[in-house]
Amino acid sequence: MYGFQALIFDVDGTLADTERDGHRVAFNAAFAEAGLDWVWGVERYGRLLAVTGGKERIHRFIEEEGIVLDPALDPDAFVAGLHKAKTGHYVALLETGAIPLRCGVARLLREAREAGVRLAIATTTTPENVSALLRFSGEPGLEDWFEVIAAGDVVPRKKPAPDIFLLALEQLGLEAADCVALEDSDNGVRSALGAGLEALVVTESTYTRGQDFGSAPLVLDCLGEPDRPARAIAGDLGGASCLDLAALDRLHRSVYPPGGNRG
Ligand code: XBP
Ligand code: MG
Repeated sequence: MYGFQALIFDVDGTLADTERDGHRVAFNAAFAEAGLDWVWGVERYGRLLAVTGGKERIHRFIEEEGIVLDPALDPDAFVAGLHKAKTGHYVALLETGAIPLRCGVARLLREAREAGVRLAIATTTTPENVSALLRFSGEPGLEDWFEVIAAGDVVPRKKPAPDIFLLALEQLGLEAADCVALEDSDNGVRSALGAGLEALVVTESTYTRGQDFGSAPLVLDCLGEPDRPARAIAGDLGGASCLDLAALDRLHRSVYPPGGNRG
């Protein structure tokens, strides 16, 4: 019925706006717990987000600040320990229901599930974070709706490299042209496009508003709800008030015209 068979979702910023009030807060809690006086403010964290992956982000901060660690410590093990504590704080925060799914996400996922469209995730974040976000989303059984969850350190290179989207495609057993990807960041867009996922929707999030999303054919402020219309920043929704499967199908057909070469 639709020109695509699966939707591949990014997590942070796409399913939920997790960075400022979720990950950032959890990093700071882990630093304080370890007796460090490191505090990542809202703006500083925004700059650090150029580095994908929490461990990589801590390493970058240490480098930028010229912090000299105790020579008796193995820097990778030290950062891994801090990051493990951060994951604990982040999951505990999600358990309180502090970070809801973004507007329109549950609606679109429900529609896809009912229509038999397959669901997958391709994210940089730690698998435990994905699981907790989905479990405490308020949508019972949501985690099980996703056939593929490609997350974290399972690939050699994080976004903007295409590796995690390529892994999701491999696990789905589909070609890029059979899928639509949903992202929120410039790094995520580069990763998806690098994997050949040209039918791509961007929903800008707190830290990604105004970024350069390259050739992404549709950029929205959110997925929207019937009573809370989505606003198109690039491309158009063809008169629809929110992004549903019909709108995704129009987008997909505009990228891969039926009968055309699907790359
Ligand atoms: C966004 C990220 C993640 C999170 C933190 O990933 O870069 O690293 O900021 O997660 P995406 P971890 O948008 O691909 O979901 O601390 O678990 O790495
Ligand atoms: Mg993201």
